[in-house]
Amino acid sequence: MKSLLIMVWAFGLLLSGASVPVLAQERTVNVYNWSDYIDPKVIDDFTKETGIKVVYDTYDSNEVLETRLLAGKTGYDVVVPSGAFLQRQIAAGLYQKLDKTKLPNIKNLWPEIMARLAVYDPGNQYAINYMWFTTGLAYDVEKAKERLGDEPPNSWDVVFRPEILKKFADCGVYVLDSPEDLFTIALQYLRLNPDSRNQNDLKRAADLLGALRRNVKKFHSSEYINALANGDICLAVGWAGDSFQARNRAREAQNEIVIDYRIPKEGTLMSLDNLAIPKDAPHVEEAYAFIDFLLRPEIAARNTNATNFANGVLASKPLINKDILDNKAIYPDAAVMSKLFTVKSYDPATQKFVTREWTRIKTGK
Ligand code: N2P
Repeated sequence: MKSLLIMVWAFGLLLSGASVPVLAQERTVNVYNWSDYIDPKVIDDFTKETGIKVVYDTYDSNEVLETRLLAGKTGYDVVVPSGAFLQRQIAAGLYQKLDKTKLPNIKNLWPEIMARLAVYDPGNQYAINYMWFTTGLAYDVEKAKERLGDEPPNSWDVVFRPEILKKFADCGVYVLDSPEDLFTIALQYLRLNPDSRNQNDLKRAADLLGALRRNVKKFHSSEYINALANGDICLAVGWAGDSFQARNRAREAQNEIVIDYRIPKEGTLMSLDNLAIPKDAPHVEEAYAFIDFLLRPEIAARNTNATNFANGVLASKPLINKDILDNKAIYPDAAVMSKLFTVKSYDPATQKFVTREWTRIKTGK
């Protein structure tokens, strides 16, 4: 018996010895995604199932992602640009065409959402939708009521009429540091084409946005989640899922702060964030494995349930929490949908103008 045990032990050693070269080639995928945009357990479960280690970095602005991609050799295997940025990054040759045979779960995708994405990526050749959402108004329900009465902040007037925004200045206002969101929304508020490239139109939008600064505490694209949840601010121009994450964090903290989010009645920007593989990705096979994992209905549902963002996997809908699925600010119905608009990417001259004006809007210089 003893010698049998020794034999088993020796065989085990042999096996572990044999596995050393396998360990040396540990598989990795480098993911660069937006902050607060995944159920962290999903990452662990992917590694448990596939043995692929995930190195996960985050950002909160398309400009940051784009700057890194343009510098080259990021080492990232999966990144998540928004539609208009994706469009020009494809044109700049920054991504590789997807081999759909390596993504069997694309059968679960939402045809209508993929059709919207095709505006930026004709034929859906380079990207797969991850999440989609609106930009709107997140607010502290009680503080809004003290300032506006029974009418909740459901109009862009709250932001663009200085006498209304001023009422919120004392309890704190944050605005997304995202020029493409704010310019688009300002243009539409002015009843101009939200996708306008006309410099006079853009100048009018810039002037409207320039009036925000004196009542805005900070232009930032991720800190508003905690700032709302802990009562540091009472109003934010924010993204839908993040705003409901703020609501949930306040609930968890049981601090009696109630947060809500509205799509303004004038309509708003609908954005799509999409999974893509950079041209120079070092771990392409692992990138496909990671993307395909995210497209499983149960995984997509877990990510939506954790982040409150609507995902691009139609087959995930039956697995999504009812309160999220029934929330028209997350999954808009046809009537709300008809008020949402999308925009295309800026040409270089427009981009230059918008970037310069955005700095002036934020800093006054
Ligand atoms: C995630 C924000 C993603 C929406 N927190 C903006 N692309």
